[in-house]
Amino acid sequence: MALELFTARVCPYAHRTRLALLEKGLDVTLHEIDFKNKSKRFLEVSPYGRVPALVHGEAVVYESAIINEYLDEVFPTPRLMPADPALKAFTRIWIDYLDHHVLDDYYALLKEQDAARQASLRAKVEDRFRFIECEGLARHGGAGPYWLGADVTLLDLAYYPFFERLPAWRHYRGIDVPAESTRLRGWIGAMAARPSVRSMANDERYYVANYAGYAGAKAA
Ligand SMILES: N[C@@H](CCC(=O)N[C@@H](CS)C(=O)NCC(=O)O)C(=O)O
Repeated sequence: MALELFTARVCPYAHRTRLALLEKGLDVTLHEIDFKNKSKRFLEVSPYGRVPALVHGEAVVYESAIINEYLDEVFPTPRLMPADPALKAFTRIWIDYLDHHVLDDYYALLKEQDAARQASLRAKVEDRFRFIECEGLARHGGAGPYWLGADVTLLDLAYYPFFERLPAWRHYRGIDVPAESTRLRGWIGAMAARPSVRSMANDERYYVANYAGYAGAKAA
């Protein structure tokens, strides 16, 4: 059965699913969505009008974390979700933490125009990075380099797209991963070196240009 993915190059959530497909070596037909001109078919497939959305035979799946779990169940090689129920819960908790806590502050920082509020949001996001380092990556990562040790999982794929975009935040808001968060820094490097990641990576200039609107700056 053929796979179709409604996607957008700029979207970190679609990026998660592209990475899962690449890690599994699956063929997929990509439909690049123009947010200003959404096709009728896209809106039928994606009731929220958002990417990513996946079509696989009769199955229509949306929401990146749910699509990635679907792909992992239907195409189990290589396994990207740990089999152990406690680690599975840990994986879901930390994806939920990113989606419902970290990203609110992360995007608020980029959108904020007031310098004092930027400074307080920058400190808040840096604290989130430290928390990810100490309570997340260090918990089950052992010798690493990934969240759950030697093998990449859905947790790594869920987080990485937001860290590939970090250079835009650095450019506009001067934020970085704290120097002492060595585990997080090492994880970014290990992810950036993976063939799946490299095959579709965008460079800093791309993100700086594409996030100019969020940052209230004029595109170069
Ligand atoms: N919770 C969703 C978020 C997806 C999302 O926000 N996608 C954005 C692009 S990054 C989108 O499609 N926006 C539609 C629009 O801007 O019209 C997921 O995990 O898939």
